[in-house]
Amino acid sequence: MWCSELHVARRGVIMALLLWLVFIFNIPTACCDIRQAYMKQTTGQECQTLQIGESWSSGSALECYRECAVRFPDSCQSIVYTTDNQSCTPGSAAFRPLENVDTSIPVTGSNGMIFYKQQPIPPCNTNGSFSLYNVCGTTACLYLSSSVADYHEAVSICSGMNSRMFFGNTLARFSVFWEISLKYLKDQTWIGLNDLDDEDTYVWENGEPLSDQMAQWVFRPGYPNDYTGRNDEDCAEARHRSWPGIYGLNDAICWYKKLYMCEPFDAYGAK
Ligand SMILES: [Ca+2]
Ligand SMILES: [Ca+2]
Repeated sequence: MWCSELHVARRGVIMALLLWLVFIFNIPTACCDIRQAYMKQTTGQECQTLQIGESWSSGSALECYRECAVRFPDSCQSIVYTTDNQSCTPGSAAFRPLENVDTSIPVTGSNGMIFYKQQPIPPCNTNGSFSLYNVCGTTACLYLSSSVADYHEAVSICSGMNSRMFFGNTLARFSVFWEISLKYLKDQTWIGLNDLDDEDTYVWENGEPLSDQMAQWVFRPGYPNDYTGRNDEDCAEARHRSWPGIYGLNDAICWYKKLYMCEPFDAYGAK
């Protein structure tokens, strides 16, 4: 009996202590929106987004995000919140600022804050040749080549590793390609994009056509240019060594040898 009473008393003291801690330190309880934990705050210098709907006014960034999730349950992947005028703008998956994308927000240098969601992390066997790379909340499982290959060889080498040449069919994925190839490969790098089947009709390595809008965003202005005039520049590359500091893809002759990146088939689902 005595033991049991002591036990109850102890439990009471512990409960009181916990309540006091919650009160003193304002420790968040189970009430709070768990999704808040997945939002990462940064600036337009670091990450940007595309506006997916009209802006509205919100009292706080959290309120802004909650409203965004209600209005755009599937497509709200980020918000841009400006404290000065409490303006809240719903956004797409975030990406590293890309020079040709002049409609992205927040504008670099503005005081708007971007909060973005971490996108699902793909399966990745990091014991072998692949590693995970994250750019503005988009994570890719990648093998970065250490030697050069022509476009067809690169496709075949990736395929032999149960993977596919990395392709950048969304701004978030393209910014992963640009950032990672620039930072780690620092040289000419193939991306999984070509017009081998039909001149001037570019398709990503998964068979998805390159939209006119994406073409403007990913190619260097004035490209593809078929420089040789023989319709034999059919494979897209980043020219980090030959065009230092210049943004955008070039169309190149496919049998030239360049670096490349592979992504496991299962990392991008069945698409
Ligand atoms: Ca071509
Ligand atoms: Ca070219």
